[in-house]
Amino acid sequence: MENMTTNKSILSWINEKVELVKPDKIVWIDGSQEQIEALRAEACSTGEMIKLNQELLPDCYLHRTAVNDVARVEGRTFICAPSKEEAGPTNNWMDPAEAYEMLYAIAKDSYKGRTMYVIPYSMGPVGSKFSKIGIELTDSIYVVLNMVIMTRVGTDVLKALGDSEDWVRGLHCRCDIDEEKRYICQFPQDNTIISVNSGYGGNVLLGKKCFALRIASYQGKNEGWQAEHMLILGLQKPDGEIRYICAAFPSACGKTNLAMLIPPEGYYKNGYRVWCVGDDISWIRKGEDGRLYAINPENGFFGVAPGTNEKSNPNALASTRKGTIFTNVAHNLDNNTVWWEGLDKNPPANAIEWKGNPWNGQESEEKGAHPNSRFTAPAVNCPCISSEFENPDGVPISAIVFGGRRAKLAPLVYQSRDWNHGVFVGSIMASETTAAAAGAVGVVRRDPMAMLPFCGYNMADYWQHWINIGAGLEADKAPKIFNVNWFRKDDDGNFLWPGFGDNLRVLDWIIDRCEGKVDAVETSIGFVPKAEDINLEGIEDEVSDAQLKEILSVDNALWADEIAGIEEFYGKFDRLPETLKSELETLKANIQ
Ligand code: GTP
Ligand code: SPV
Ligand code: MN
Repeated sequence: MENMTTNKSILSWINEKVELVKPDKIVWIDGSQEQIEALRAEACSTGEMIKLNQELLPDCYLHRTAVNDVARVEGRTFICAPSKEEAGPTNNWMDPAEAYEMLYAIAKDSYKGRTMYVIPYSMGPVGSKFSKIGIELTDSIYVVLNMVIMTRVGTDVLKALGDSEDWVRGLHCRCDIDEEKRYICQFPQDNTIISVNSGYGGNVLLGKKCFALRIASYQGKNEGWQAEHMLILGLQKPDGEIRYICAAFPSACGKTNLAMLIPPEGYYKNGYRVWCVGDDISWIRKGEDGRLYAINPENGFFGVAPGTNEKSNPNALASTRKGTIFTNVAHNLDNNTVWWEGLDKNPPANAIEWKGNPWNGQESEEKGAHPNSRFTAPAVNCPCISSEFENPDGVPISAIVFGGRRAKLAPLVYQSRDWNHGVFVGSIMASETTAAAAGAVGVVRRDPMAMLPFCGYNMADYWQHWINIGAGLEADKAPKIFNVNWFRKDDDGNFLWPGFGDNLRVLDWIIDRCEGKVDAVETSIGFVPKAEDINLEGIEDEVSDAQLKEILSVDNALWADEIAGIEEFYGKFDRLPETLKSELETLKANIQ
């Protein structure tokens, strides 16, 4: 096949990799419909993908990954910076020369008998000043078809790049899907990613976590912008004006759900709407007016399937009704559609579960879908996609929200006193682990800014970068910073807050705070709503006044324990910013 570019840096890099992995042939992905159709057909002919009911789910496909390959593998993810210090205490580190040698030994000849697909893609609208270009080489059609949904792929991208050498190199090799030889390696100084022995999501769709967070966070530090694990939503108030909020929650902690929220009935009637700009990643930079602006660098949603239903997230569900790839969900053989836990109360009796075995959902104790099963859906499918989704200048940010899963401790919402206190609030985030990463589920761990698995350099320097960004903003233009917790539980383990659409009640308070329209109670940790300022109209039966007071309460004794955890975590960092040290001292003094 003919080369799609004359860019010398691209052609020589590809030649090098061809020598290494030895593909039978090379196919450039131009993003055309004909090519996509041909690849879908080929994947179906080999069993790599299953074509679903085209009347009910047009252009939708099902894919099952290997049973040992169903989530990101944080223990096998490395930041290959020149020194361990540059990767910092929260990242796995490997010396770049050693890493290349090891990875090349694994990748050697691994495309023999296979095709090399060359995917030129843009993170962000092609040509936007926010956007960055990457090339991913892969031997997986599943990866190609996912990248076509998740990013902007094709000839335009190469045209926009021209002869530039400023693009991110990504090599993916499926190899044998051997977990002992699985490595996801980022080389931030070389703009390079190498991923071997996986075929799953975040491990292999290299534009997503590997580039748009790990590599991009490092680029952002050097270039004065930020790459964050944040959704972006527009909250439209009855006056018709739309304010934008970025929110960082750890994996599987509610970003997709919040980004596509449908307001409770009373709010909806009054004209409240939520518009989705992005559900996972934000690239943020200062605009000419001195405010911070954000884009979503992605073009689709790689969303958690279980729990997605007509009630919890109708917009996400609608997004998956065409042109979607489902990964590791159950296959309903009666009508050739898909099913997952929490879709409805009627699991199929005649089905294949995510591992590929026959499954009777009416009788089986086993799950039909893996807890981290996902849909890859085009953003344009989303009924509430923002009109600003393609805006190359991004949207202006009014509020930044941090959050996680905390059964106790963190109140429903609180506001930081100022930017630096907000950075502190982000830095002390902790959350119970989920199925989005391999390993134990439900264990509380520190996950600063929801970036623990995604920061491409020393987390202490990343915090300093946050502080520097704030220092470059005029106080009245800086977004206000908040923390939320939808996951507080009572002593019997029941959620105290209904969550999902009702989270709008909290967003409404947040925007009112940004605009100085509502008072608050100052506590040891920041500003908490007065109970009467959280509107419970329509959910009085679900949330009693006493319950609301409980989830808004700040327990100084619990916070005293928390401080010990924060000190232990901070103790890992040699380069902890002075600002955060003094914020911690302030919190300690406030708690006493
Ligand atoms: P990643 O794609 O992994 O980054 O996840 P995410 O942050 O987008 O999480 P998502 O919105 O997919 O939510 C994951 C799970 O959290 C869902 O299956 C829901 O069950 C649950 N969830 C989301 N929002 C809420 C909420 O407001 N309350 C409760 N109790 N659960 C929620
Ligand atoms: C996450 O784990 O935060 C995800 C899914 O969004 S993955 O792309 O696999 O990282
Ligand atoms: Mn995510």
